[in-house]
Amino acid sequence: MKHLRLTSRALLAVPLVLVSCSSGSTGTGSVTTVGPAAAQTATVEMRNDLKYHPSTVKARVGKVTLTVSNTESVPHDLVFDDPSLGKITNLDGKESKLLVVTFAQAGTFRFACTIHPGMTGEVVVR
Ligand SMILES: [Cu+2]
Repeated sequence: MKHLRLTSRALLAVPLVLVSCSSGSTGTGSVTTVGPAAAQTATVEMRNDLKYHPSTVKARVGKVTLTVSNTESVPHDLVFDDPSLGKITNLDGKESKLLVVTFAQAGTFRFACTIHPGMTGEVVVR
């Protein structure tokens, strides 16, 4: 019996190691726009964990209407690194705004919240 107990303890330790190895990512996942290239849509939520959900939007060259929705209470904004792509200034809790962005070429276009350092996201255009 003693031997069996030791064995089951050793097996329980394995999943704990796997969990700690997979917790390095800071992103919150990705979504792919829907609709024709000239009228793509996607939704990005802002939450009190100071992250965009999802943090990556996958799009095609064309026009994307982003619904930016602050679903909780902490105010946020969304500003593209490239100012020509646009921004949404102070968005209070429970508010949503539309941001229409034209992506003329493929690339990775980063955006960030100017209120919360480290709150970042990106639109990956292919
Ligand atoms: Cu923020």
